[in-house]
Amino acid sequence: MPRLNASLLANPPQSVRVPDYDRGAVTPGIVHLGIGAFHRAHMAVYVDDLLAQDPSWGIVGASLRRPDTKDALAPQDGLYTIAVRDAAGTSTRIIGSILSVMDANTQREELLALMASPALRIVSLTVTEKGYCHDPATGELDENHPDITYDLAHPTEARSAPGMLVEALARRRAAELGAFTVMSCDNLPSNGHTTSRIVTRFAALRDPELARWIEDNVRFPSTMVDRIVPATTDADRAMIEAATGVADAWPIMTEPFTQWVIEDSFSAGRPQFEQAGATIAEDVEPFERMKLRMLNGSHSTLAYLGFLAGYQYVADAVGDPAFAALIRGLMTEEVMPTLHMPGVDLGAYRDQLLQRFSNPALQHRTWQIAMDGSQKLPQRLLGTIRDRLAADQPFTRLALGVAAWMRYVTGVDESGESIDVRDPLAMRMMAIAADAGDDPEALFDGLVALSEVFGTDLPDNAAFRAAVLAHLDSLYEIGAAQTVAEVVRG
Ligand code: CS2
Repeated sequence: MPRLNASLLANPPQSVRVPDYDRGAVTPGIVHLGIGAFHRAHMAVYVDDLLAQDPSWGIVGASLRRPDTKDALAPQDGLYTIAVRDAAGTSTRIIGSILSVMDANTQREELLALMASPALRIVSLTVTEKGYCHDPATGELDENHPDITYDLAHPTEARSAPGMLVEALARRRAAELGAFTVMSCDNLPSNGHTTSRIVTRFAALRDPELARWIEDNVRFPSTMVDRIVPATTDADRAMIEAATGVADAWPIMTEPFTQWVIEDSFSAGRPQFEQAGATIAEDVEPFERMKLRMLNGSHSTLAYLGFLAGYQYVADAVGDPAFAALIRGLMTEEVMPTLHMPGVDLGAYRDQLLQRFSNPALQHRTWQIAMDGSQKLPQRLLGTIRDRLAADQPFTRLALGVAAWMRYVTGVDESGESIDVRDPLAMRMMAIAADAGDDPEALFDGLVALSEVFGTDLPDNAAFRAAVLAHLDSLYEIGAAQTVAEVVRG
């Protein structure tokens, strides 16, 4: 079986769509930090659609943690296949917009030099919530984060995203090159402002003059990004090989739906993203809030409850009528009233989400979505709960999502088997759970005291406590499936 690479594009397999531009003419204009599956199914596809028009926006990807993407894509000249899947079938396409991938750990200097070169105009990021080294509850830089203290002590060897951005910007300032745009494509609230605050604070700790230069010169557009991208499995690799006749070490599986809303605020120009289907908007925050609360809030709730109830995939969980009713009720009764979206049909948006979640071809694991909950809960569930509390309105389904997270992070499932909890706070949370034993109230008290998740207001809120604790008791007594059934019965 031939391996995917540039020479294959001259004679591509019949069934696959290939780049419609001369890859040899493409030059890098974008560095993308955090070159995971999401970026490769999302921004890299929009850019691929635009390179025929303007080949100066090629992407160089970088991994900050692991070299596995580079290892997979380097022998393929950066090429990879995306497979768009739903009940109707699969369509495949080879994406060429990623020119190469760097491993930041071993190629730090090369990467910083590229970021500080004249042709480079955008640095985009999908480093996940925890990659911002911030306090998720406040959105401020966590100045005690080990990567941040390291990067402040060794600025030219930065390993965190904020540290690398600031070092590259410092070099551009010194070389009088002008700034690049910093574009977060992560699921954070006000991701542009949050990134700007974190980067500027980090710079101020290095050099107040540099921080001022960044404030004056660097644009941080907010974006709302959306496409469901499950982790690739070996079965997916085999499926791609069978479908295309070409071996791809890391193809990407995704759904037909894709959405990108971008604030038009760039330091040094941008590709015509709108011509590839993106929406350019003046105010992106309402879209972000809608997506984080409706899609991601539902996703996390489904992930914790679904995992506990024994559902491996999101589609299986929403295939259970009680779970589907819970999520529909959560969106309709508890999330939608907190959103103000003139001109957007929220009911239609909700119905489309339920349909996307039930895509039988996607195999999106509840365990995958359950990861990093301590970083996700604030913007997915807790902000909505705060709005409901302020309006004196009920939030029982949202509270069930929080209770399910608390039950999940104990690291032990309903049959006593251990759960592989992946979270930056996993050790602390499991210690809290061990101290609590099988006392739900002690578990609640221990977890709610994590101020980076719950802030300083929710721990003292009696209504929050009562709502979450009632569900947590129920999860221990009758389990997730029964609890969902009871909540849905009302
Ligand atoms: C998911 C998201 O893993 C998760 O936490 O909720 O990755 C989700 O699939 C995307 O945000 C969809 O755009």
